[in-house]
Amino acid sequence: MSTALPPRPRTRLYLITPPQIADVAGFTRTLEASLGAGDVASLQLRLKGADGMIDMQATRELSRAVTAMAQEAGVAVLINDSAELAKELGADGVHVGWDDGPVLAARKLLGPDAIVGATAKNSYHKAMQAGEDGADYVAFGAFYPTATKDGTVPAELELLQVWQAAMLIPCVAIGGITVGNAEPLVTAGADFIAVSSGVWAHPDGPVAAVKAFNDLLDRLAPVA
Ligand code: TZP
Ligand code: MG
Repeated sequence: MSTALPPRPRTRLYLITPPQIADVAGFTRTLEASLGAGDVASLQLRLKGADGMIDMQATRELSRAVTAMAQEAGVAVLINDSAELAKELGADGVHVGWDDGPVLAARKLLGPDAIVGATAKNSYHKAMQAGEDGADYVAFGAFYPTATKDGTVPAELELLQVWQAAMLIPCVAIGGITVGNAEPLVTAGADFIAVSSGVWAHPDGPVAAVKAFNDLLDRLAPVA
Protein backbone atom coordinates (compact mmCIF):
# COMPACT_ATOMS: atom_id res chain seq x y z
CA MET A 1 0.00 0.00 0.00
CA SER A 2 1.33 3.43 -0.91
CA THR A 3 1.79 5.94 1.91
CA ALA A 4 2.16 8.88 -0.48
CA LEU A 5 -0.19 11.76 0.17
CA PRO A 6 -2.55 12.66 -2.68
CA PRO A 7 -1.53 15.82 -4.56
CA ARG A 8 -2.88 18.92 -2.87
CA PRO A 9 -5.94 20.52 -4.50
CA ARG A 10 -5.58 23.27 -7.07
CA THR A 11 -4.98 26.71 -5.58
CA ARG A 12 -8.11 28.87 -5.52
CA LEU A 13 -8.79 32.59 -5.75
CA TYR A 14 -9.94 34.45 -2.62
CA LEU A 15 -11.30 37.91 -3.40
CA ILE A 16 -11.08 40.88 -1.06
CA THR A 17 -13.23 43.96 -1.70
CA PRO A 18 -11.59 47.33 -2.25
CA PRO A 19 -11.25 49.18 1.10
CA GLN A 20 -13.75 51.85 0.00
CA ILE A 21 -16.69 51.48 -2.39
CA ALA A 22 -18.45 54.66 -3.47
CA ASP A 23 -20.96 53.06 -5.83
CA VAL A 24 -22.41 49.94 -4.22
CA ALA A 25 -24.83 49.20 -7.07
CA GLY A 26 -22.08 49.51 -9.67
CA PHE A 27 -19.72 47.38 -7.60
CA THR A 28 -22.42 44.73 -7.18
CA ARG A 29 -22.85 44.46 -10.95
CA THR A 30 -19.09 44.23 -11.46
CA LEU A 31 -18.80 41.62 -8.71
CA GLU A 32 -21.57 39.48 -10.18
CA ALA A 33 -19.90 39.50 -13.60
CA SER A 34 -16.53 38.76 -11.99
CA LEU A 35 -17.86 35.80 -10.03
CA GLY A 36 -19.21 34.44 -13.30
CA ALA A 37 -15.79 34.66 -14.94
CA GLY A 38 -14.17 31.80 -13.05
CA ASP A 39 -13.76 29.96 -9.79
CA VAL A 40 -13.79 32.15 -6.68
CA ALA A 41 -13.65 30.40 -3.31
CA SER A 42 -14.52 33.29 -1.07
CA LEU A 43 -15.16 36.99 -0.86
CA GLN A 44 -13.97 39.01 2.11
CA LEU A 45 -15.89 42.22 2.80
CA ARG A 46 -13.12 44.51 3.98
CA LEU A 47 -14.31 48.11 4.11
CA LYS A 48 -12.29 50.62 6.08
CA GLY A 49 -13.11 54.07 7.41
CA ALA A 50 -10.72 57.03 7.38
CA ASP A 51 -9.38 55.82 10.75
CA GLY A 52 -8.37 52.48 9.23
CA MET A 53 -10.98 50.64 11.32
CA ILE A 54 -13.73 48.50 9.85
CA ASP A 55 -16.60 50.65 8.50
CA MET A 56 -19.58 48.86 10.03
CA GLN A 57 -22.30 50.83 8.25
CA ALA A 58 -20.68 50.51 4.83
CA THR A 59 -20.15 46.80 5.46
CA ARG A 60 -23.83 46.35 6.35
CA GLU A 61 -24.87 48.16 3.17
CA LEU A 62 -22.49 46.16 0.98
CA SER A 63 -23.50 42.91 2.62
CA ARG A 64 -27.18 43.59 1.89
CA ALA A 65 -26.27 44.08 -1.77
CA VAL A 66 -23.87 41.19 -2.34
CA THR A 67 -24.06 38.41 0.28
CA ALA A 68 -27.01 36.43 -1.09
CA MET A 69 -25.75 36.80 -4.67
CA ALA A 70 -22.25 35.62 -3.75
CA GLN A 71 -23.54 32.72 -1.67
CA GLU A 72 -25.81 31.64 -4.53
CA ALA A 73 -22.74 31.67 -6.78
CA GLY A 74 -21.08 29.26 -4.33
CA VAL A 75 -18.76 31.89 -2.90
CA ALA A 76 -18.26 32.00 0.88
CA VAL A 77 -18.70 35.50 2.30
CA LEU A 78 -16.32 36.46 5.08
CA ILE A 79 -16.36 39.65 7.14
CA ASN A 80 -13.11 41.36 8.01
CA ASP A 81 -12.29 41.95 11.65
CA SER A 82 -15.64 41.53 13.41
CA ALA A 83 -17.18 38.18 14.36
CA GLU A 84 -20.13 40.09 15.82
CA LEU A 85 -20.83 41.71 12.47
CA ALA A 86 -20.36 38.40 10.65
CA LYS A 87 -23.03 36.90 12.89
CA GLU A 88 -25.38 39.84 12.46
CA LEU A 89 -25.05 39.73 8.65
CA GLY A 90 -25.42 35.98 8.24
CA ALA A 91 -21.99 35.73 6.65
CA ASP A 92 -20.22 32.41 6.25
CA GLY A 93 -17.45 33.50 8.57
CA VAL A 94 -14.90 36.03 9.69
CA HIS A 95 -11.31 36.93 8.95
CA VAL A 96 -9.62 38.05 12.16
CA GLY A 97 -6.62 40.33 11.94
CA TRP A 98 -3.42 40.38 13.96
CA ASP A 99 -4.94 42.54 16.71
CA ASP A 100 -8.60 41.58 16.39
CA GLY A 101 -8.70 39.14 19.27
CA PRO A 102 -8.35 35.43 19.41
CA VAL A 103 -9.70 32.89 16.99
CA LEU A 104 -11.24 31.14 19.98
CA ALA A 105 -13.62 34.01 20.71
CA ALA A 106 -14.76 34.19 17.09
CA ARG A 107 -15.31 30.44 16.99
CA LYS A 108 -17.30 30.57 20.23
CA LEU A 109 -19.56 33.27 18.86
CA LEU A 110 -20.06 31.85 15.35
CA GLY A 111 -20.12 28.14 16.09
CA PRO A 112 -18.41 25.10 14.63
CA ASP A 113 -19.71 25.47 11.06
CA ALA A 114 -18.51 29.04 10.48
CA ILE A 115 -15.28 29.77 8.63
CA VAL A 116 -12.77 31.47 10.89
CA GLY A 117 -9.56 32.61 9.22
CA ALA A 118 -6.66 34.42 10.80
CA THR A 119 -3.81 36.65 9.73
CA ALA A 120 -0.38 35.38 10.66
CA LYS A 121 1.56 38.07 8.72
CA ASN A 122 5.09 36.61 8.54
CA SER A 123 4.91 34.53 11.72
CA TYR A 124 4.91 30.76 11.62
CA HIS A 125 4.41 30.85 15.39
CA LYS A 126 1.28 33.00 15.13
CA ALA A 127 -0.07 30.69 12.43
CA MET A 128 0.53 27.64 14.64
CA GLN A 129 -1.33 29.35 17.48
CA ALA A 130 -4.27 30.18 15.22
CA GLY A 131 -4.30 26.59 14.01
CA GLU A 132 -4.31 25.24 17.54
CA ASP A 133 -7.21 27.56 18.34
CA GLY A 134 -9.22 26.08 15.49
CA ALA A 135 -8.69 28.47 12.57
CA ASP A 136 -9.92 27.13 9.22
CA TYR A 137 -7.07 28.86 7.41
CA VAL A 138 -4.07 31.01 8.16
CA ALA A 139 -3.01 33.92 5.96
CA PHE A 140 0.62 34.85 5.37
CA GLY A 141 1.77 38.13 3.83
CA ALA A 142 2.47 40.64 2.54
CA PHE A 143 4.40 38.84 -0.19
CA TYR A 144 4.59 41.94 -2.40
CA PRO A 145 4.28 45.67 -1.73
CA THR A 146 0.68 46.82 -1.47
CA ALA A 147 -1.12 50.15 -1.31
CA THR A 148 -4.30 48.49 -0.01
CA LYS A 149 -3.17 48.09 3.60
CA ASP A 150 -0.84 50.15 5.79
CA GLY A 151 1.71 48.63 8.09
CA THR A 152 2.29 45.34 6.31
CA VAL A 153 5.44 43.34 6.92
CA PRO A 154 7.27 41.41 4.19
CA ALA A 155 6.72 37.66 4.15
CA GLU A 156 9.00 35.02 2.63
CA LEU A 157 8.00 32.21 0.28
CA GLU A 158 9.53 29.75 2.72
CA LEU A 159 6.58 30.27 5.09
CA LEU A 160 4.27 28.77 2.47
CA GLN A 161 6.68 25.95 1.63
CA VAL A 162 7.17 24.90 5.25
CA TRP A 163 3.51 25.30 6.19
CA GLN A 164 2.27 23.33 3.17
CA ALA A 165 4.73 20.50 3.85
CA ALA A 166 3.95 20.24 7.57
CA MET A 167 0.36 21.28 8.17
CA LEU A 168 -3.12 20.28 7.00
CA ILE A 169 -4.78 23.65 7.69
CA PRO A 170 -4.95 25.59 4.42
CA CYS A 171 -2.71 28.63 3.95
CA VAL A 172 -3.61 31.84 2.15
CA ALA A 173 -1.04 34.12 0.50
CA ILE A 174 -1.81 37.84 0.50
CA GLY A 175 -0.33 41.18 -0.39
CA GLY A 176 0.16 42.84 -3.76
CA ILE A 177 -0.67 39.70 -5.72
CA THR A 178 -1.29 40.11 -9.45
CA VAL A 179 -1.75 37.74 -12.36
CA GLY A 180 1.87 38.50 -13.23
CA ASN A 181 3.47 37.72 -9.86
CA ALA A 182 1.25 34.98 -8.38
CA GLU A 183 3.06 31.95 -9.78
CA PRO A 184 5.85 31.63 -7.15
CA LEU A 185 3.25 31.77 -4.35
CA VAL A 186 1.22 29.00 -5.95
CA THR A 187 4.20 26.76 -6.55
CA ALA A 188 5.46 27.44 -3.01
CA GLY A 189 2.25 25.98 -1.63
CA ALA A 190 -0.48 28.59 -1.22
CA ASP A 191 -3.88 26.89 -1.04
CA PHE A 192 -5.55 30.23 -1.75
CA ILE A 193 -4.32 33.54 -3.14
CA ALA A 194 -6.11 36.52 -1.62
CA VAL A 195 -6.32 39.45 -4.00
CA SER A 196 -7.80 42.92 -3.92
CA SER A 197 -6.17 45.47 -6.26
CA GLY A 198 -4.83 42.73 -8.55
CA VAL A 199 -8.46 42.12 -9.53
CA TRP A 200 -10.25 45.46 -9.12
CA ALA A 201 -7.41 47.50 -10.68
CA HIS A 202 -6.42 44.99 -13.36
CA PRO A 203 -5.72 46.94 -16.59
CA ASP A 204 -8.37 44.91 -18.47
CA GLY A 205 -10.89 45.03 -15.61
CA PRO A 206 -12.01 42.61 -12.89
CA VAL A 207 -13.77 40.12 -15.17
CA ALA A 208 -10.61 39.67 -17.24
CA ALA A 209 -8.59 39.43 -14.01
CA VAL A 210 -10.69 36.61 -12.53
CA LYS A 211 -10.44 34.76 -15.82
CA ALA A 212 -6.67 35.28 -16.05
CA PHE A 213 -6.10 34.18 -12.44
CA ASN A 214 -8.11 31.04 -13.10
CA ASP A 215 -6.23 30.27 -16.31
CA LEU A 216 -2.99 30.57 -14.32
CA LEU A 217 -4.24 28.41 -11.44
CA ASP A 218 -5.51 25.75 -13.89
CA ARG A 219 -2.11 25.70 -15.58
CA LEU A 220 -0.32 25.33 -12.23
CA ALA A 221 -2.72 22.72 -10.81
CA PRO A 222 -0.96 19.66 -9.37
CA VAL A 223 -1.31 16.58 -11.58
CA ALA A 224 -2.72 13.46 -9.97
N1 TZP B 1 -3.36 42.06 4.41
C1 TZP B 1 -2.08 41.94 4.07
S1 TZP B 1 -1.74 42.65 2.58
C2 TZP B 1 -3.37 43.12 2.40
C3 TZP B 1 -4.10 42.71 3.49
C4 TZP B 1 -5.53 42.95 3.71
C5 TZP B 1 -3.85 43.88 1.21
C6 TZP B 1 -4.38 42.99 0.14
O1 TZP B 1 -4.74 43.76 -0.96
P1 TZP B 1 -3.93 43.79 -2.32
O2 TZP B 1 -4.49 44.99 -3.07
O3 TZP B 1 -4.21 42.50 -3.02
O4 TZP B 1 -2.47 43.98 -1.99
MG1 MG C 1 -8.07 43.71 10.93
